Amino acid sequence: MEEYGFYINGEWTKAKGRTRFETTNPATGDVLATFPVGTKEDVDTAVSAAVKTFPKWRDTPAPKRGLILLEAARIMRRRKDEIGAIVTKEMGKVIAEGKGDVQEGIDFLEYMAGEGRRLYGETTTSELPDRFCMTVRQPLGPVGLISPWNFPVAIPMWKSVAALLCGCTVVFKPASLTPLCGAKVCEVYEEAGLPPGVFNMVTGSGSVVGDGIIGHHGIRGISFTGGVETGREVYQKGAKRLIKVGLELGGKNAIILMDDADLDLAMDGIVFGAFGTAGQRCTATSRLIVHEGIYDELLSRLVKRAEVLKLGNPIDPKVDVGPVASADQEKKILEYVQIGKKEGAKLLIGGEKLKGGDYDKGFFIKPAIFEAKRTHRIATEEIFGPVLSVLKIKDFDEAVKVANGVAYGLSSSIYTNDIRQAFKAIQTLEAGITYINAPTIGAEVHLPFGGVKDTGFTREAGSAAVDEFTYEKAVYIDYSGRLQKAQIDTEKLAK
Ligand code: UN1
Repeated sequence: MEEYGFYINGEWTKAKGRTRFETTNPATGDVLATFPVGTKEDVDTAVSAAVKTFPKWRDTPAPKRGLILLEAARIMRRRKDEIGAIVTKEMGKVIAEGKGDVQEGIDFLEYMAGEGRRLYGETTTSELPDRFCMTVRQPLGPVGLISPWNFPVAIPMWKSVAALLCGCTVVFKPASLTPLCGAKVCEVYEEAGLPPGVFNMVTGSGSVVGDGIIGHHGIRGISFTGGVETGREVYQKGAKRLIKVGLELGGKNAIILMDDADLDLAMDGIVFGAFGTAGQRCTATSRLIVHEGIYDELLSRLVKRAEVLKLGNPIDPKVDVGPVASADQEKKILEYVQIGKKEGAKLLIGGEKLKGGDYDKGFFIKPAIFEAKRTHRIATEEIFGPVLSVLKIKDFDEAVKVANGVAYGLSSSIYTNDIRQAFKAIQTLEAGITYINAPTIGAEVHLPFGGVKDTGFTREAGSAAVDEFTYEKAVYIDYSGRLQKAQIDTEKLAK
């Protein structure tokens, strides 16, 4: 079993004298590696490295930064199967999704590499003669990236690839459930030739390492993905320092299923959206809003589909649903199942911990389907597990009302063959993402990703990723050879 250190200034530090924590496989309980618990001093060392290398990285031509990212894409592609298997072993998603997690990193590397030859500003007119006006993109400076465990390669890549291309240096804290995936990201960047100090990783707790990064005077921006309560704290702490904070928080995403929809198509989408990644995506489908005309048929077909889902070790390609990521996750999800029952929601299938044989080694929960009411906690709060609440509605307007009736607004979906309803849904659903005839998961990297309401306001990925890590500088070039006064000379000229 390997003992990792921190990755600071291009080196794996020994982290001597630090307590260590284990990262384990949620399907088997096997220990995969150990990592040091970072202290305030470790954060200081990492931030100092990022601060020191910042001017040099900022001044490296952006296309050249892009080329390093392109090289990283090539390396990740070469290591896709290996790193994909690590995602599966460390986080528990099925192997096809483990590889997909890495692919999302590759996609974004390739997409952003080209941005090195764009990073567009604007040119515009001046109110004064012989004066040229434009904007240029400047990197924020050293930034802190705090990422979750559910996409342990893809999300660190969304954040870091954009930050690096823009010319920011990075201090990265991976989730404590998935530091090994974080270490693989460091290895890829190192092999790609990223100069020492440009990308640094410190492992440890949110309260020491995470807060240490946010509070450090050398850090000029934060990008955080995680739960809404932690997100609020991150925002407040960043606000105190007046730094830019990017937030991707929870979701309570709904599929609306209208009575004219293609039910076979919808069935595949619902099962994938709700139970793919064992429901542990911010974008997971956790509510299904169904037209009364097809409600009974839908429910009986859906339960049959859930019944045959194969749970087991996610490294086996025949397995449909892996374990949930940790004992804490398991506890929280099982508690929500109890809450649902107590509230009077009707549990149609699943919701129990699987026991016996290999199941005893991991955190396996049988996918659950509830018939719920829109006010139930299971139908309004983020569970982050394989629990689907089904809600009955009478018409399209009610469906949208129910869909919008939660605090979150990340992803949304409608299955319908009525073009009018599809466009009305795009117009009225309060969410950063709307799918038509597809489930709530499966965003592509060249489109903006993010939400509204309690989900936060940041847009990651897509061309919007540049906004997160740069500020615009306005530039005025006066070639008149005399002092010209904006707002004052123009008045004279107007006469
Ligand atoms: C997340 O769950 O935090 O759209 C990210 C999707 C993935 C990304 C999800 N591409 O489901």
